[in-house]
Formats: sequence, C-alpha cells, structure tokens
Amino acid sequence: MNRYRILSAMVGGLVLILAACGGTVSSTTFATVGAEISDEPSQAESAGPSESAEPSEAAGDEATVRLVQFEFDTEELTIAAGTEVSFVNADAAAHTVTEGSNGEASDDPIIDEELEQNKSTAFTFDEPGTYEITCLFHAQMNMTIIVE
Ligand SMILES: [Cu+2]
Repeated sequence: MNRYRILSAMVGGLVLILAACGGTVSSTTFATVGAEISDEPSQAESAGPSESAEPSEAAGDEATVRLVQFEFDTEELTIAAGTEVSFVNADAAAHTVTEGSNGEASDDPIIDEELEQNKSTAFTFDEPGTYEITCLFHAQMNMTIIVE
C-alpha cells in the first residue's frame, strides 16, 4: 500500500508539474502510468460490490415457501427445473421440510430439514417431477412441488 501511495504521490506531483507548465506533450504517458496504479485498489474494491450483487439471483429462478400457522403457504408450486426454493419457517413452532406426505418421509427423501422458528433452508430442484413435501411433526402440513 505504501508503495502505491508513494507512486500516486509522484504521479500527482508530475501531473501538477505538467499542469503548471501547461505542457500536453507527454501527458498520455503519465495518464497511462496513473491508470496502471489506480487499477490495483479499484480491483480490490470491485470485488466487494460484485460479490454482494449475487449474480445467481438474476441468473436462476427462485421461489419462496413460508411455513406459517402450521401450513405451507403454497399448496401447489410449479417451478422450472433448476429453481431454488427457499423454505422459511415464519411460524411459532419448529417444522420440517421433508419429501413425503401426511407427516411421513418418503423412502429416500431428497430433502429432510428441520427448521426452528425463523430459520430457513434452500433447495434447488434440478430434476423434473412431482414432489410431495410434508412436515414430520404435523401430518396435516402438506404441499406439492411440480418441477417442469
Ligand atoms: Cu410442522
């Protein structure tokens, strides 16, 4: 960092000298040097914003299912393959998000997550098909996800 400060101070000084002389002869040379130096910190800065921009949000489809009042808030959800579904427990009790029906998991559930209050989990449905989702704690909690 110190090296860059010294360099940019030098460039700044040179620019000042050039400006004082009113010379435009070799200003392109100094402009190039300045650009090279300013590249370094701007690259580090741009890493932050581009990470928080979450390009995956724009690229892939997303859907949200809320668990509230001992129900999934969506009975039937139709999504495109590759859609990431977020299950959000907005209820006063813990629930599970489990492939199965009437409170029983299917043989080899693709998803079986317990969610405490205010917790969420996300699952990407890559394979087309019809998926029954239930809560192991509350047999009446059922929904269907259709992946096209
Ligand atoms: Cu439940």
